[in-house]
Amino acid sequence: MSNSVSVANEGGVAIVTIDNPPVNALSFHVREPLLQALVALRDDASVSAIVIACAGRTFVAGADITEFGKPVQQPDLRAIVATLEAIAKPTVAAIHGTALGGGLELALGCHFRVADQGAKLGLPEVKLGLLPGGGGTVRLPRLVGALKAMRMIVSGTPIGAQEAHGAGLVDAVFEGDLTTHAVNFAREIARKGGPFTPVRERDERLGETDLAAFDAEAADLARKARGLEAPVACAQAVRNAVTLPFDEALAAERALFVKLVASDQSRAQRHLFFAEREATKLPGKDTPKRRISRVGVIGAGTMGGGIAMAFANGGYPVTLLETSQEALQRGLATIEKNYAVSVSRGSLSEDARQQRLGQFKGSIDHADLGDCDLIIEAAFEDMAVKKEIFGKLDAVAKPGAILATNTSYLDIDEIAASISRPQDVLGLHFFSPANVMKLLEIVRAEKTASDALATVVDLARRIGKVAVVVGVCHGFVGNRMLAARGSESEALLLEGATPGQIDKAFTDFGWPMGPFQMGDLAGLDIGWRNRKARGLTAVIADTLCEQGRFGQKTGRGFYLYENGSRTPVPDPEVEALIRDKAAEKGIAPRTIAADEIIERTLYPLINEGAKILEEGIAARASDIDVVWVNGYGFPIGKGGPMFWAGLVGAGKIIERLEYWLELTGKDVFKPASLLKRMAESGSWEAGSTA
Ligand code: T1G
Repeated sequence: MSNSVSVANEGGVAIVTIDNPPVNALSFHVREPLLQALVALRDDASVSAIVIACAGRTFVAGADITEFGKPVQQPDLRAIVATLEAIAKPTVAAIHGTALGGGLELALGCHFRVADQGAKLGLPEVKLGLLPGGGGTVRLPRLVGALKAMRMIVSGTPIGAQEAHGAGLVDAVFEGDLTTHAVNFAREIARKGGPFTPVRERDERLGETDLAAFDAEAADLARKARGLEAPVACAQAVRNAVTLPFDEALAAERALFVKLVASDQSRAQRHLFFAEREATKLPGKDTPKRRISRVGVIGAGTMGGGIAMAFANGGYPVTLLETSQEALQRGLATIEKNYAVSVSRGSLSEDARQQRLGQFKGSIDHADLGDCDLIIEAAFEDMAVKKEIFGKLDAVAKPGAILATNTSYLDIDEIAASISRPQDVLGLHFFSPANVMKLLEIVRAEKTASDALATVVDLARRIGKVAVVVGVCHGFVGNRMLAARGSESEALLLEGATPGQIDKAFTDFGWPMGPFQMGDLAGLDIGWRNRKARGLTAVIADTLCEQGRFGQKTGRGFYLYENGSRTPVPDPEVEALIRDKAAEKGIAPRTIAADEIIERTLYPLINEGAKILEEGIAARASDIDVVWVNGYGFPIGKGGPMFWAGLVGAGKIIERLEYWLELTGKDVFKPASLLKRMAESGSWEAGSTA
């Protein structure tokens, strides 16, 4: 056949094996020989049944995403599934690893699906700003029912083999040699004889659909989509499967797919898919890694506790160090409470809770860190405190242990230079809550050894984090750009915008919440302490903090939070305070449009990103997008600030930055030279080399 598709015959049962590493994507060079094989086997009288299986670590993980946006080479997936479905002899998909997207759609073209115990099955296209385009929205509901199909397709979250079996998606689950089980299964089916009903003809489960309940859930999902088109299209396509004849629903799916695949939102989400994978690619691909079997965390406060949970959740034993028994017990109690909440919510089993709690060893003696391979300091954000701790680590940590700091701002080169083993020092900047937030900024200090870096990049993946390697500067990538975005927030308030108006501009843009609601959630005192440490001021935020208004934790910040609720309520006192401060500065309030708010906050953010690229603090513009989408809630449908800059056009951004520079004289609006080069060359990469 071809390198990527081979056929074997086991006593009349043909085994079609797809082999296209690393994830058996349905690239054109797979599709063509696959269709040829199926046609040949369809017409081969010596073949009584057909098994479709895959070589390597997984069944087909989808269409080839790199082919999207290019002219489609025929045959496409729909042609293959239509041919498969029309075959009279029994066809069986043998699923191991992940059957995702086009991979599951291929399997849905078979009469039967059998799976390995550990297999996962799903249609995650929505995460790429798409919907299943190979018939998944029309065939899946016929097997699992419309409501479950909608939930699977709108969430994009795969389900396990047992759940798939229970739902009617999979016909059998096996342990051991799956292909042999599948061949025996196929032979038995063929022996029993047909007819074998293709999925497209199985309408029974559609008849069960409660359309009112379906529509109510679809409406709720649409509300939660926050302007993303794909989730809404997914729900509509599944509804079509219930209300329209098969071929009409299939055509409607196609029309929605063609529209979405060309959309900026899908281009943005496909950009992020590859950006997250690129971000972990370090120069020197096969750098050896150090062995990590035990992790130490210094500080059991909010950050330390969350970091310790992240590693325990990843299967690592953790030594948690505090300065006193009282502080240690407080930290461990919070961890226990967090796990109990997860169990009560059903997102964690009791066994898993026990198992994870068993990973923790508490201590107040630095010497107990002597057997740790990685030690992460998450103590008070003060240079003297950090240096004192690293001094102790230098004495007790074993040779080759990686010594990391969770600082959000401080100079890691200075910390590294304070001990005898700077090559083992780096930054691991987690985001709060550290056991939940996906992003991990890995800070490469000047002397950090490449094997230490490669080790923690690999470790981040093992604990389910999205890692981005950044250089040392104040605030690294995320917080440095956040400061640029925030620099105008106060000015906008003084000139007449309210916290609510600014936050609404952000949520309309697609953010989960705006800067003032986010500030109240994180705690205004954190920024206040940092500004004071750096001799900086923010007249309104400082005044609020002086009044003890730290946000949600004190029940009032930029907003009021009545009776412990998390719902922000506009506070006339704050608006009066803003008006007073503006009057003191002789600033007359005016109406400020949402466009101006976005311009004066996000264009400086992008501009700072360009400076960060120029300085080599970030290796790629797409790394910055990964930081902002996974750490700061930048809307995925916009691909991150640097990708979005490409959609807006660097030329327009420069023109507006220069307009505000002229008006305000503020440096934050001075266009970075790389932004200008990007405007000329059309891409950050080209701009970087120009
Ligand atoms: N197409 C092209 N390349 C892919 C790919 C795909 N579908 N999936 C993975 N890769 C590359 C990836 O970029 C990386 O490359 C390498 O494979 C290993 O991936 C018509 C419209 C399967 C769970 O959305 O979720 O079908 O960086 O690092 O952590 O309806 O990959 O090494 O050069 O992620 O073990 C739907 C996407 C497509 C699944 C494995 N399918 N893939 O995770 O490895 S749309 C998906 C994944 C579709 C049809 C539609 C994960 C994985 P490189 P990796 P992993």
